[in-house]
Amino acid sequence: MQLRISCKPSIFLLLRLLLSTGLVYPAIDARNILIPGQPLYDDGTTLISSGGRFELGFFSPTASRRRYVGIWYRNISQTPVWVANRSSPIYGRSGLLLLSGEGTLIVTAINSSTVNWSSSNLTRLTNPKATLFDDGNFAVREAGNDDPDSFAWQSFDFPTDTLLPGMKLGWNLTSGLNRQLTSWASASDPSPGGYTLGIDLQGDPQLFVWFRSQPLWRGGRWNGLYFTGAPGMDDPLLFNATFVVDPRQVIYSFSLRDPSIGGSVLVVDYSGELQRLDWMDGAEVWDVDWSMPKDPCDTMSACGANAVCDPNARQMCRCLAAFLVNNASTWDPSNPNGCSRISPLNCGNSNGTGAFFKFSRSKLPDTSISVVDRRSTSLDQCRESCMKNCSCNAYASSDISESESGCIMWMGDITDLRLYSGAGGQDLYVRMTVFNSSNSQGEILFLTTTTAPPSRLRYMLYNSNAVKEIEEEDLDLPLFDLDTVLDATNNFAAENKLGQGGFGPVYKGRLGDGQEIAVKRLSKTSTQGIDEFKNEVVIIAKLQHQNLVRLLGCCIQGGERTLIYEYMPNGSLDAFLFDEEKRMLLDWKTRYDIIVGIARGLLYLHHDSRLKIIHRDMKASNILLDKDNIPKISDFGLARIFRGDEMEINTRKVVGTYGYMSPEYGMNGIFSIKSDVFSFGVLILEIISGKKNRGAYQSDYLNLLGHIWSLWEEGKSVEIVDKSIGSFSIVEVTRCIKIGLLCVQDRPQDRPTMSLVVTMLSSDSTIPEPKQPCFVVALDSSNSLIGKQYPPSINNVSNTTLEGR
Ligand SMILES: *[C@@H]1O[C@H](CO)[C@@H](O)[C@H](O)[C@H]1NC(C)=O
Ligand SMILES: *[C@@H]1O[C@H](CO)[C@@H](O)[C@H](O)[C@H]1NC(C)=O
Ligand SMILES: *[C@@H]1O[C@H](CO)[C@@H](O)[C@H](O)[C@H]1NC(C)=O
Ligand SMILES: *[C@@H]1O[C@H](CO)[C@@H](O)[C@H](O)[C@H]1NC(C)=O
Ligand SMILES: *[C@@H]1O[C@H](CO)[C@@H](O)[C@H](O)[C@H]1NC(C)=O
Ligand SMILES: *[C@@H]1O[C@H](CO)[C@@H](O)[C@H](O)[C@H]1NC(C)=O
Ligand SMILES: *[C@@H]1O[C@H](CO)[C@@H](O)[C@H](O)[C@H]1NC(C)=O
Ligand SMILES: *[C@@H]1O[C@H](CO)[C@@H](O)[C@H](O)[C@H]1NC(C)=O
Ligand SMILES: *[C@@H]1O[C@H](CO)[C@@H](O)[C@H](O)[C@H]1NC(C)=O
Ligand SMILES: *[C@@H]1O[C@H](CO)[C@@H](O)[C@H](O)[C@H]1NC(C)=O
Ligand SMILES: *[C@@H]1O[C@H](CO)[C@@H](O)[C@H](O)[C@H]1NC(C)=O
Ligand SMILES: CC(=O)N[C@H]1CO[C@H](CO)[C@@H](O)[C@@H]1O
Repeated sequence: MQLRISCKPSIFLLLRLLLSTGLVYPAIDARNILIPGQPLYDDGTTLISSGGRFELGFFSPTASRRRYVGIWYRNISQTPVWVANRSSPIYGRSGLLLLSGEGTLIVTAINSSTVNWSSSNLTRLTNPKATLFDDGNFAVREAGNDDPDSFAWQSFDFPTDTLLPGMKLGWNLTSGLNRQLTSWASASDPSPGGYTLGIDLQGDPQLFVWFRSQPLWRGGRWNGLYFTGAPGMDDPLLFNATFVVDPRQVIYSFSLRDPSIGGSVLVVDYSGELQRLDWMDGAEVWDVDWSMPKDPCDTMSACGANAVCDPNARQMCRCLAAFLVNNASTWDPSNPNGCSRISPLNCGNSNGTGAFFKFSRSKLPDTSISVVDRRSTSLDQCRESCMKNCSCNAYASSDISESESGCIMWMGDITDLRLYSGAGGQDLYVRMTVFNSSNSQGEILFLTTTTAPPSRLRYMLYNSNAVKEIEEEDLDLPLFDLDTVLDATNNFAAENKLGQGGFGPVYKGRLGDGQEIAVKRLSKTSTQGIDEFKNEVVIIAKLQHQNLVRLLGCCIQGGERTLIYEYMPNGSLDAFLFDEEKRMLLDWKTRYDIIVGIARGLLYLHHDSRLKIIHRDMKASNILLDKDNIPKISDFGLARIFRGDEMEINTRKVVGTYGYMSPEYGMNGIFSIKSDVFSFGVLILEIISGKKNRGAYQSDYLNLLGHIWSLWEEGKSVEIVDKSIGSFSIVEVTRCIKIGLLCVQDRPQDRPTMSLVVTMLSSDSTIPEPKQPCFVVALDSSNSLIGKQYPPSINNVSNTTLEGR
């Protein structure tokens, strides 16, 4: 940083003076001020606020050499509530904090000419002093001027990740100062992370958490008592929380009502969680009193426009009544396509446009397109105003603190509307279209309201098209004629070859009636008896599950054994996942559904079918996608068909695929359903990251799993998410990563069963913390590898090919 030289002793001169004389000032115990010429050294000395509540000094977030200047509650374990030089630490205990003659605070190192941090280069004080106040504020002012409004600089104006009582979050509209909280990069790194809490001024001001400036969670508008998206954040018994909106400022702040609370803070955690932490006097740890997000509906606009999100409903996302899904062909319960009005509001004709549905306990929708009339208008007047304006889609009272008063109206799409089951939320009135019953569009899929719709609407609303379950017939397995198979595949022509599966090449074919099939030509070397083979195939043909590739029949003739499958036009998952362009087609929703589908298919193989089938070669190339991208496990059950010595539970030859093999299998050849779980875990992580586990990794880590583990430990696991995934739910992604890591635990008994995996995927049941798996390779101080290496090098391991006898 360029420092200004002036007639006053400049910082440079001051530094030089300090350093050349080697001057060390005696530590003054329990002082709360810093004055020029008396720096604070990193020698255990601290400033302590006059009431003894706060302390300022150097600290390290971990046992590292990185030293920061921070402020913490003196009585509670050193959790910094403010950090000065968060992105430029001092290495080793050579730092000092000094106040320049003009009132600039500076963090630098002894004998160093670079400034690691400075407060502001604009102050021009003559006799400055910096004081640590008992509210945790560290402020620079002219000595003798005790007016809090005349601080030249104060730490409260530059928060890090923590809001203390009395601190302001938000805008000074005169100066443009915007105070936001920015998370730490990780639990041990105070430098700015990706998450920010702040106030957005568009429309009616709202609280937001952004992830790299993308809205992640909308705390919503203040309704006089609380932010409608953050019920429970400000317990009125404990806090006096205020939200001030006037032409000079838009700020949120809170103070403590209860003196027995030693401290209370609002923190944006490095993982993106917003937390209210309390600490009772005498206690030794912070208590998480409230946190956000709590459920999938807390994700910004989880259901798209004009839909309502209800985490407790069987169907989480539903169109608002009188709205239809935007694209019925791709509508899916949790698809954020959003919804549009069935017919436009009939505004010219004022009859029949006054129907409103009341949503109780709702998080008011995004107010960036809203209009607020803060005068003490009644709810009835608000309804009138809404009815008069054709673009008004909904209304609510703008202040519910005393009696419902004020009017807020939404002049466009209703977004990020959710319902609460317990406390929280307020009444929202959404405008209906009244439409006549000869309108045959009986396709409103869902109706959500807490009050029954007017009876003449009922017919329309409940006339929904139920999704039909396709009932599959219980087929006997057809035996195909070899000639048919040869015709269909043009004599196994090379140009029809789709790929090489684990047990032989696969060809595309077309039957006489036009049906497309996939034909797997099994290795000829198997000595298994014909009847045995046939019986096995019949059993496998009876395995019917939406997430297994359907076996249509087989052919045993002339030394050929072929299996005939339904043809999957989209090919295998790896062709999407690891392809620069096709990966774009897999958004988070699709990937999540693929993960769930694979889990269900595997669960069926392991537990639900009549046979207990271990797949043994779960990998992306064995997952096929149908035209709707529904995943189908292929090659299942073939392990049984190829029964033989090498197929016993304890195998001599290891078959499988590098990167997907569990340690006990790769090293000892021991196989169980938990080995499939391991491979499934690898698959989850590959699906999320779009990277192959056994790809070349340019970092210190041997493989993807190791890389993910290290990010997970730092709380940065979402960084692995494939960049082509678009927007995604952090909660879901984090849950999936956690499940993935659990599945790849070293010991089979530490891995969940597939039924547990399916449960964990579909609910927010608590998921155990994964332990560090052994494949993680770390570098020691001399940069050599330490830790176990995985996968082990085994000779003669064929990566996917089964060796028939
Ligand atoms: C800090 O803790 C001590 C001992 O528990 C207590 O006497 C003191 O009042 C506390 N100080 C503050 C500021 O809470
Ligand atoms: C901070 O100070 C240290 C001296 O400990 C120096 O090595 C480092 O480069 C400085 N960082 C910045 C960003 O100035
Ligand atoms: C700073 O420099 C002086 C003079 O070169 C030297 O005596 C002193 O040990 C140095 N201090 C540190 C902490 O490096
Ligand atoms: C003060 O700091 C700002 C931003 O860091 C910089 O652009 C400006 O040049 C500095 N002014 C002086 C006088 O050093
Ligand atoms: C906004 O900032 C200006 C300049 O620092 C200050 O004079 C004013 O008092 C501030 N306004 C509020 C409402 O804090
Ligand atoms: C709540 O805080 C506001 C602003 O700090 C203050 O004006 C008000 O008097 C406080 N109310 C109570 C009951 O403490
Ligand atoms: C609906 O979705 C399908 C598949 O994504 C797409 O082909 C079609 O164009 C969409 N239709 C509309 C009206 O958006
Ligand atoms: C509204 O309804 C009333 C009574 O049903 C009818 O007399 C009036 O003509 C209607 N107005 C319009 C604009 O349709
Ligand atoms: C409806 O409200 C919008 C937004 O406030 C306003 O621009 C428009 O003039 C209003 N229209 C009528 C007819 O009042
Ligand atoms: C009712 O809907 C039908 C079909 O959309 C339309 O032809 C008819 O004019 C509508 N009737 C009224 C009274 O709006
Ligand atoms: C797997 O084996 C095949 C044939 O032996 C070889 O072409 C391919 O490169 C191998 N793949 C990997 C990932 O080792
Ligand atoms: C919060 C703060 O002021 N951080 C500063 C720490 O030091 C680096 C390097 O001087 C600055 O770039 C940061 O702005």
